[in-house]
Amino acid sequence: MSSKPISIYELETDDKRFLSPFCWAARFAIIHKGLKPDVIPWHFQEKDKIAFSNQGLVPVIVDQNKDGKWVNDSWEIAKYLEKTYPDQPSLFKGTSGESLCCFFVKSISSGAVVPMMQTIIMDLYNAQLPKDKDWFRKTREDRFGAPLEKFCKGESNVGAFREALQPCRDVLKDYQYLGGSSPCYADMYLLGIFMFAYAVSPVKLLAKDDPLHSWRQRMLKAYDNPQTAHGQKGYPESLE
Ligand SMILES: N[C@@H](CCC(=O)N[C@@H](CS)C(=O)NCC(=O)O)C(=O)O
Repeated sequence: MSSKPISIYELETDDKRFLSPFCWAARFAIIHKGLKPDVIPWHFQEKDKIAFSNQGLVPVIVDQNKDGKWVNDSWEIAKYLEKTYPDQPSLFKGTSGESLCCFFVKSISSGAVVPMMQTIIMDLYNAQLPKDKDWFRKTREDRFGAPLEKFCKGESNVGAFREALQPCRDVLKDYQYLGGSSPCYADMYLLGIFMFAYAVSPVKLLAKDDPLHSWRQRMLKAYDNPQTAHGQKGYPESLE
């Protein structure tokens, strides 16, 4: 398939640290479809740069193969790519796969992201650009209803995060990927969460003997070791 790259606005804090799990999921979906992501680094509060999308959050993609059509929101992006590029490898593997991926995204967002934030949010705060720190603190403290220092339990909370991923671990006893014998969007979404943590935190979120650890290695390989291939800077020891 000959095609132009897909532009994707992604949250970056400083040079080459891409911090949004949603942006990572969207980037993997583009790669999965055999398209090339053209990553445009975006910083918190640069609302003017994505004003064309009539909202203020990333990811936003612009598809030059389709007259510059833009789409925002990682889930909408996945659906757009699936519909627009049906002959390329599927993200959902059918309509029931689509609704199950939607369920997965929602379950992980509510069940695993909070314990993860409670583990690494101080690292995330420290990684913010100086001009964004106050704003980051205020918006997150409003969201989580507590001062960051109180909300964050640090590395001692890693067990709660691991526990929240038990259903994924159970699936991997019988299947190579959450998508079965090959990855589906659920795999990409979960990998996105690890990519963003890797960018800011040295905490080892997975033990080496965890089936999710070998799944993560397989995924990184399948997506061409994105932490190096895409120049992501981070804490390699957190992936060990
Ligand atoms: N549900 C949206 C969430 C997007 C989102 O919250 N993006 C964050 C980055 S992780 C953002 O753009 N934040 C900018 C802000 O809060 O002003 C999606 O899945 O795309």
